[in-house]
Amino acid sequence: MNTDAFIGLGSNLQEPAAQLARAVAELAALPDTTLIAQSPFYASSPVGPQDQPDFVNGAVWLSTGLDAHALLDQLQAIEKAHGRERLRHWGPRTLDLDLLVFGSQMLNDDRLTVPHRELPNRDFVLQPLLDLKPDLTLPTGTTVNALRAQCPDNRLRQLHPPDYP
Ligand code: A4P
Ligand code: MG
Repeated sequence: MNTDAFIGLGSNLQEPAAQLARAVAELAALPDTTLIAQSPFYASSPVGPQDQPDFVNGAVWLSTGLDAHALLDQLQAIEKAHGRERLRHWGPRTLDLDLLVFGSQMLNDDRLTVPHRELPNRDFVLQPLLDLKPDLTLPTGTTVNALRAQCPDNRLRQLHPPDYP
């Protein structure tokens, strides 16, 4: 049985929008997985250390036969292929792929917290989720729309081609 999975994408190094565009194609090609939709990309001010470039963020909606941990393995393999180095918590990165929502599952173990723990605090994640599915509701019953209305402002600016391929 397939599960609707929502993945957040972020990058602030080495042509961030191109990193995201490539990652979307790689996510669409995952085994047993279909790309349902991709959000617009947004530029956003960094959350965390301020001595780093602005981010580009977006999200995709997948339908997948993988379980959550197998999907995380795939996300981490894609991050690695993009030269991701884990240097500093919330620091600069070529590609960050976060599992935001996985069907109606609530997970909390040493590898995965789903829905993603920072979801309520990040407009650069909530807005792309709303673009993908305006009525998206978390397993807790909270709507993404309600979270977006009360979340801190990170100066989101929607990008348009030719800002990205
Ligand atoms: N992990 C647990 N739950 C999840 C999940 N739902 N999805 C674990 C993905 N991974 C999850 O992640 C550390 C560990 O989290 C993984 O090994 C996985 O098992 P990481 O990406 O290696 O480490 P990190 O960057 O130190 O921490 P974290 O918490 O993942 O950072 P975030 O939350 O991804 O934040 N500002 C803007 N404007 N835009 C951004 O995209 N991103 C960050 C990074 C900071 N500031 C930003 C942005
Ligand atoms: Mg991450």
